[in-house]
Amino acid sequence: MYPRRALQARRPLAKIAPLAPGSPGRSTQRNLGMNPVKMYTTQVCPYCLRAKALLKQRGVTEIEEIRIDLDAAERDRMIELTGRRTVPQIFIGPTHVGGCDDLIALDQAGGLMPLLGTAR
Ligand SMILES: N[C@@H](CCC(=O)N[C@@H](CS)C(=O)NCC(=O)O)C(=O)O
Repeated sequence: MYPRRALQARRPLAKIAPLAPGSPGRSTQRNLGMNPVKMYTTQVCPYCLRAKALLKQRGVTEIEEIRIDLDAAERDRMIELTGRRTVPQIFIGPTHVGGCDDLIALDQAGGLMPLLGTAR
């Protein structure tokens, strides 16, 4: 049985819109020509899984993952860099995108592929 607070905190995750066939996110190349993606995560983290699934769907095959549950110093570094305490925290190149919700919003606004660097 979940505590009431845990149930209230739950909300449905946004659906990921499919890309049109032939669009850059369908590329099978290994992050070729893309900005590097770095993600602060923990082992148990549905939002991290969702973010990884979206990035994968957009053609990202390599993510530098930093497990803050395994490294307290990296957790401190994440908070220092982002001002946030939740995971995931996602960086594309030098840009801090934010969490999973921010990534989905960026994608829906058409900003993810240009930031990844495949929509030139
Ligand atoms: N809105 C955030 C939610 C992230 C979130 O709640 N992550 C959980 C793990 S799945 C977390 O970091 N919980 C620890 C806390 O809230 O301090 C996002 O989309 O990334």
